[in-house]
Amino acid sequence: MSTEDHIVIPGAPSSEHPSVAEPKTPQEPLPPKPDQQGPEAVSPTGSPTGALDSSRAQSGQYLTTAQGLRLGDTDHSLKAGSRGPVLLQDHHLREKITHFDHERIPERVIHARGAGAHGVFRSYGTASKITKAGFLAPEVETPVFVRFSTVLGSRGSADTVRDTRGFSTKFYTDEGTYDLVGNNIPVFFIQDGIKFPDIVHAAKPHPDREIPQAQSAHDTFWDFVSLHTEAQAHTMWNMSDRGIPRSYRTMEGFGVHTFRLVDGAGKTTLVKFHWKPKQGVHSLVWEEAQIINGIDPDFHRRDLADSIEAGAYPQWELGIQTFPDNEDQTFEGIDLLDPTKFVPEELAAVQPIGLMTLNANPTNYFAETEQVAFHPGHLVPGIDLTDDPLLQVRLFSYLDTQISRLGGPNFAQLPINRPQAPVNDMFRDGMHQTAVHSGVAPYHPNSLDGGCPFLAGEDVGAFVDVPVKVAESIKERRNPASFDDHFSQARLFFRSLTPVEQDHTIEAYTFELGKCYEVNIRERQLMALANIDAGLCAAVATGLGMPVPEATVQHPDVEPSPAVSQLGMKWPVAGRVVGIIADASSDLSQIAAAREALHAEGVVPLLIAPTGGELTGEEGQAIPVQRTYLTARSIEFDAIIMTGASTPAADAKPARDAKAGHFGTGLDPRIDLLLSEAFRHSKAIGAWGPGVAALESAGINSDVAGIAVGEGSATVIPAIGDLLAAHRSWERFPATGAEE
Ligand code: HDE
Repeated sequence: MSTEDHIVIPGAPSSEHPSVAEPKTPQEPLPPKPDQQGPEAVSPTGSPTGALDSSRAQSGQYLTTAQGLRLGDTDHSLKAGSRGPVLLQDHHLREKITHFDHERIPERVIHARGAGAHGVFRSYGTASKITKAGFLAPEVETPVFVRFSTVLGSRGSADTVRDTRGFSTKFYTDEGTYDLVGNNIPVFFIQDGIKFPDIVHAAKPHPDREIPQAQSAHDTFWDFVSLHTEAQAHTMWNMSDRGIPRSYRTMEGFGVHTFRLVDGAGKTTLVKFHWKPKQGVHSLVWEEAQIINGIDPDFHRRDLADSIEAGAYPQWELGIQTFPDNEDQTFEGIDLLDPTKFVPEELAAVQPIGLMTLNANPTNYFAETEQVAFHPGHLVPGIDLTDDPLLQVRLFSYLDTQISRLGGPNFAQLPINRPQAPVNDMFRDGMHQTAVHSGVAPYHPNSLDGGCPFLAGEDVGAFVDVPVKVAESIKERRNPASFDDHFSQARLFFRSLTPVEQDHTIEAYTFELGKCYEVNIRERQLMALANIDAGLCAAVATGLGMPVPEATVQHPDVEPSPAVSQLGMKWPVAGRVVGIIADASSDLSQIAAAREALHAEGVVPLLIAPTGGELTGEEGQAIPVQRTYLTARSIEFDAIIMTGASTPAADAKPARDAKAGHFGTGLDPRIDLLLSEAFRHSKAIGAWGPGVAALESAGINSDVAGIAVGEGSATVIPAIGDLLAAHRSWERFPATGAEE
């Protein structure tokens, strides 16, 4: 192919500068990165010849119309003279603008903001004693696609708001696609799906001004949860550190409802699903989360994509709690059909059944993360449902919403939604049909297409509904009496937290209710807190400057569940980020050693220097600068190391913005701010060389918890590693918790 093939428009601007000039030789588009390959779509819903394979949607070297006609110009509309009106006959202009006009699809009514990743699930086989599901047999590997999300915010909202997170997994199994559509909190707001539009309307922005975005700190949310006290348990988890995860990688996931596993002989076991992150369960602190929303609203999305791109693949172990499938569907007095209740792990241990590794980023956000369609009714033989009234309503909602969100009933043909098992569904036609179905008899039974498709028996993998006995009953709109207890599990959760976690929870309630204008809503929520825990209620009431109400129900004795606390354990440090602050006074050989030691542990060191480029030492070594004093902010780092004096440049201009306000410590004000935030947020801080004196000038005393000062990287880096393993140095500030 020669450059002569290229049509050059007379008068079109061209750059003389070679590095910014438009390439003139046709080139193949860049291939996807090796870690961005999606699962192969093998569904026979494509044409048998592969001619309609969607991967051929964009190919060739030349710009074309949607019909494949080569184009020589896409920057100028066809006009009657260069200063004249645009002509209607410009078919390329009309096609280009029309397609653009229709680029958006409706965002999800909830869970609109999300981030996805591909991966693989490897089964340990431990569940195969109680389920015939093929993908849970020993050593079976199944491709997966996971989408994490916030619930309340719009598609462009910030990541680190206080909210529940969605955790949806699509398993492309040989027996059909199985979806586990869960959350990062094991209980839900409501017991019956009929209330779902109400809780969502209450939690979404107010309909008059459409504010606040992605927040629960407003009147309508607290109005609802204080009136529907079944929401109190979920709300308590939201107000705890679980509402502001450090990363999608450091969240637990829960199936919430009780499901039913079925073995080859038809025997059933009730189960609850859990995802346990290998990275540990960690959260942000509230002030940090708020700062992130301004500085980097894509914080969680970026963190997930970066870690996968860097090869630090996040992993979760899938586990199950098992319960006998008894007639009343309860376990230790807990109604397993009530989705506002969880079963403490101390009562039923979580048994690991497989490992999920996320190892590839999506190639295209819209095609994959936006168009993926999950559904709790996507089941495989060996996994069945229960009569949880919330789950039952979900079974209707997902397919229904996807028909409007994805523009018709054929969205299962989109590459991300295509099963990897053969599909022969007899569904025909409809909007966006891409399959070219052969045959004349899409009905059953038929004789014209040779009787195809045939019905499967259980022996060849048919899904058979468990013949559960349905209680003889009357038709009524009523909950069972076992659903009436709305407070004991909220109390159990709160009493299981450590004092520092309780303090955070108290602060969160005080903040959120402090944002409510209506006094009667605050009073009603305080009443609910009084019924949950007197100490919690008193602390929140004090913060609000309101009287402490008396409880109207007796507090039950609850056995705490230490497993719900996130503190007290050591976790792997791989994937955590350490900021190394340096300047001309730093010893570069120490920095090089620190970077090497951190890399060896899978930790990401980022060098922060006064300006971009490289830091060069006296012996000519050079280390690339990744963040400058201007672009760095504490929120990006799990730990900070000071290696230089970080005094302001002699020619520093007077500070104008808040970030560069003077704090009188003699340090560059931006570094001063970074240190004080990291200190307040209980992050590990290390120093050596001139960095030690710099820390002191910032008022950070090395006797305080979580400060590692030493001669150099050989002593400081291991100490920082230890501190990182515990996530934060919470002991830095005394915690009181709520009085019993
Ligand atoms: Fe959902 N939920 N939900 N939900 N849900 C949706 O489906 C719904 C519930 C969850 O990443 C919607 O395609 C009802 C519990 C996740 O694409 C919608 C009820 C749990 C996601 C819907 C519930 C969830 C959704 C919106 C009460 C945790 C994001 C867009 C009966 C176990 C999936 C869509 C993704 C999405 C309905 C309750 C988790 C409207 C009616 C409980 C993670 O269909």
